[in-house]
Amino acid sequence: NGHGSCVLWFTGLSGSGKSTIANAFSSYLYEQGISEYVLDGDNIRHGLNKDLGFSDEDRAENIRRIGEVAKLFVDSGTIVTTAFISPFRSDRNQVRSLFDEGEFVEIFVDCPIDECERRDPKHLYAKARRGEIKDFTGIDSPYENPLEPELTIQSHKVTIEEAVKEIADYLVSKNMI
Ligand code: GGZ
Repeated sequence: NGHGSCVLWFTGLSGSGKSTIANAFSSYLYEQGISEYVLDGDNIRHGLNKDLGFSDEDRAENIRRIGEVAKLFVDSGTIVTTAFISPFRSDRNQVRSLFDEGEFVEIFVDCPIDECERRDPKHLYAKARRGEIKDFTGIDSPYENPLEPELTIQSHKVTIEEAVKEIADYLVSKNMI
């Protein structure tokens, strides 16, 4: 199957829908016979990066390593999707700089924090509000919105299917798939 390789770098708050959309899009690629892989907390923070926590420094190192791993996947001809908060602009831009033009596709999963907090599937916002988790993104740790993302998905306004189609249309327009 002739297709390009790139990283689809999802960024957004906890509970914004990054993982859900990343996994849905990766399934879509798989069904097309396209070589794909998802990097997320389950396979990275529990393994390669299990020595890292949520200080600014540890988040920076988390993102740096994920960027390097993503690059290996892109070198191998895969479309890799990553689903990490990646709250700092400088860390995301550092990762961007590892890639050739067009290979790094930043996808801002834009969801108001009120909505993320209302969903709170793992009750982490509630814990952060009670002070049981410190340095929680959006509560007492910053999230820096992307200034020029390739795509913005307003996850509280579109269905998962619509989000998948938006990303597919973008990659088709770039002759990536
Ligand atoms: C933010 C935290 C924290 C703190 C644990 N702040 O909703 P989740 O559970 O499944 O996703 C969150 C995940 C964030 O890890 P990342 O590797 O994506 O973060 S970063 O890119 O900033 O390095 C959340 C859980 O880990 N979690 N503590 N303090 N999210």
